[in-house]
Amino acid sequence: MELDLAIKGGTVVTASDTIRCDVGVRGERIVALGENLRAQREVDASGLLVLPGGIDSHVHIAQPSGPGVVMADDFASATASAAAGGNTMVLPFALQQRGTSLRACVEDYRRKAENECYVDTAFHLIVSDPTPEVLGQELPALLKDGYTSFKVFMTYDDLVLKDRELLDVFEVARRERALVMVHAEGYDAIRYMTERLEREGRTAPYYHAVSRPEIVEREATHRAISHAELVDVPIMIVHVSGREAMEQIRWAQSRGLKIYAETCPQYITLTAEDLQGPDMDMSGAKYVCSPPPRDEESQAAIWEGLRSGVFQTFSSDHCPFRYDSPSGKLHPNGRSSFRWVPNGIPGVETRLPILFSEGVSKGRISLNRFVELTATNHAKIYGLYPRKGSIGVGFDADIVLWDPNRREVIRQEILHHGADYTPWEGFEVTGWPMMTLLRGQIVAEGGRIVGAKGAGRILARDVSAYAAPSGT
Ligand code: DUC
Ligand code: ZN
Ligand code: ZN
Repeated sequence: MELDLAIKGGTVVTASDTIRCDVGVRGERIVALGENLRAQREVDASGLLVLPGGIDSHVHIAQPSGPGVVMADDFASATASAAAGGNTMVLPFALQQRGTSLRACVEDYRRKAENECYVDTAFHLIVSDPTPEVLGQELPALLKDGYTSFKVFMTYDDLVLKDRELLDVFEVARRERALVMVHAEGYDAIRYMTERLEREGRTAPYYHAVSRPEIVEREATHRAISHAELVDVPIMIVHVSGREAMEQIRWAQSRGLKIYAETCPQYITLTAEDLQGPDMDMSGAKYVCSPPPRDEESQAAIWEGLRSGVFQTFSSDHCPFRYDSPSGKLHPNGRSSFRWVPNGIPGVETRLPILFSEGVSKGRISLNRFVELTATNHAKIYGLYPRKGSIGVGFDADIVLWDPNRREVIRQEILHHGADYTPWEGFEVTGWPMMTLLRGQIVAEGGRIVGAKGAGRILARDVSAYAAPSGT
């Protein structure tokens, strides 16, 4: 059989197996796994792991984030950063702004992304205004067009849905087999805490973490689970930060409910203390994200969930703002209160090295679990499997060659994102992506982007088997 590319001498790792073999590619697909494969182009992978390209199913790119606030990445910089970090696919959000049509928002995002991406992309939707038109016509039509998942928020003035609205949205998701992602933090409790802290003059970025403690996340997680059970619809609780919310999820899972969960690098490596900065100053804004990072005990709890299977996906929640900019973390209003500091941190490029280093290199999770958490489950849950997410005959040749022994220090100057800082400055890792291939073509190598802008496609997704109701 004629091959266009053979990746030779590496160790292929999937969610289930670790095998010494070559990988043969013809066109854009993997067509052979075997010994002594020959091809026109051969890549030597000896000493390296051959992993499915990372899929980051939770990133924010060029998303409107409030008056005067601008996200630090466009689709070109975010996807270049993703590729350099060993990813071949990202799933950003198309945000519906209240009073606007969901379809118009999606078209707007597509225009921004078209011919700009270095890796493949597929959009989730964010539903902020579930009008009868949106629920009755727009959502079902968009789902048929391949936008098979959407996110809802239980907090934020511009995004929060009332309980009744959540239930109505869940019902549409159940009927249409969409997967709902839930941002579970309770609006009223956060408002109450924020106003109290502001009255007391506690307005530094650190108080962002105090204003939304774990109890707020636990309450909303439980409420989302209860509503999902009532409607009988599977949901994904995104960006889970610690034990309290995780125990609600574990409880639901143990009762047979289809409650899925995601966590992120910030919840295994950062703590609320990072928001204090050296002197309770504005530099703490670099770490402001929601839910906030907690403490070391919470990190231990998240590892417990990563090991035991409470979590199905590990995503970055890449949500980049520049620090030293009035349109970013140093927005003038942010000095008067943490409530105006843009929420989110960059992380699409550092997600895989952090989980590999802290998880695999330190012996907390297996290589196969790493692959499952960073690629395979993202593809399965979001309707991309068996096209994406593994290494096998028929899959897209989305591959990362990974050096498990390479030591690196994460520094802003080696990253490709549009932000002007990384929350992990100086963080040492063992394990690093050496080459990223998108559908058989090299897109990043040795920290350099060598792929073509626009080579990444915007994909429609299938309905996910994970979105099927349990029938109870
Ligand atoms: N939720 C996210 O998913 N990302 C950034 C901010 C937020 O609240
Ligand atoms: Zn969120
Ligand atoms: Zn997010």
